[in-house]
Amino acid sequence: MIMKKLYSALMTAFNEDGSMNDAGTRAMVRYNIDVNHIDGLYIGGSTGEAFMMNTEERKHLFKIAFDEAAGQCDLIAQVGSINLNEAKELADYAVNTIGYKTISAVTPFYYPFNFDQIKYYYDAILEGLDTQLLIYSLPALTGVSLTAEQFGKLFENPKIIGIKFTNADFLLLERVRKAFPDKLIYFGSDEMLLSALVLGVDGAIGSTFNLNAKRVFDEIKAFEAGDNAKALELQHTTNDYIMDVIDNDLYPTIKLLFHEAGVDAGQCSKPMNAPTPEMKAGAAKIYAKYFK
Ligand code: NAY
Repeated sequence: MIMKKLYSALMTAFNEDGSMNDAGTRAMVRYNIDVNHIDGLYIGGSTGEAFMMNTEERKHLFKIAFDEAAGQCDLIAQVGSINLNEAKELADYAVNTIGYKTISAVTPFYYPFNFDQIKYYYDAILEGLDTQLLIYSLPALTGVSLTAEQFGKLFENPKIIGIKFTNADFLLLERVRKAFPDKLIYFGSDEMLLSALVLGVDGAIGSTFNLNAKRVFDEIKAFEAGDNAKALELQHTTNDYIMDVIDNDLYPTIKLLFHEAGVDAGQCSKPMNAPTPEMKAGAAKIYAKYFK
C-alpha cells in the first residue's frame, strides 16, 4: 500500500468572457477522483489561478469543489493573500461555512515583509479557527525564502501542521525534514519528485498530476518497493511530459489535455493565454504521446 499522498492542484475552469465555468471545474474534480483516484485536491492555489480571482470567486470555488468532492478525497483550501483581511475572511469561510478541515496559505508576497510580519500573518489567519494549516512556500514566485529555523518558529503555532514545499532547495528540504520529522511536507516541484522522495517527503501536490497521476503513483510505488531504476524511468517519462507541457504553455495546456481526455475544462483567465489552434494541436500531440 502506498503511504505517500498525491494531491492534484485543482484548476479553475473559466469561460471565454472570464466568468467561472462551474461545470468545467466540477468535471475536473470528478476526473481526479474517478479516474486518477487522487488522495486529495489543493484548491485555489497557483494552478487554480486564485491570485487573479476576487474574494467572492475564491469562495465560490471552495464551495463547488467541496460540494463536488463530497467527502471522496482530502481537500485543502488555499486562502493566502497579500490582503490579510481577505485571507482571514477566506479561511473563516472555508472552515466555518463550508467545512474544510485543512487550509493552506501562501507566504505574503510583493512587499518585503520581515519574518515577524510573516509570523503575524499566519497567526492572524488561524486565530479563533478550529483548523490545521500548511504553509505554502514557493520562493520562485513569491520571493520569500524561509529558513529551517523560521519554519520552526511558525510551527510553534500548533495548528500549523506542515509545508507545501515548492522549492528546489534540497539542502533546505533535508534540514527541515530532519528538524521536524512529525510535520507534513508535501513537495511541489513535480519534475523533482523522486529526489524529494529520497529526502522523505510525505507526498506531493502538483499541477501536472491532473493528467499524469497514474504514472506518478506507479513511480511512488516503485520507489517504496526499492525499485529505484523503475522509479527513475517513470520520472524521466514524467519530465519529458512536463517539459512538453511547459513548452506548449503550462496551465492552458493542462486544460487542453483535459479536453483531450473528454473533460470540458474551459480555459484560463486573462491575461493567461486563450488556446490557439497551434496550442490545441500541440496538446493533442502530447496527449497521444503520453496517455494513449
Ligand atoms: C499550486 O499552488 O497550484 C502549486 O504550486 C502546485 C505546484 C505547481 N507549481 C506551480 C507554481 O504551478 O505542480 C507545480 C508545477 O506546476 C509543476 O512542477 C510544473 O513546473
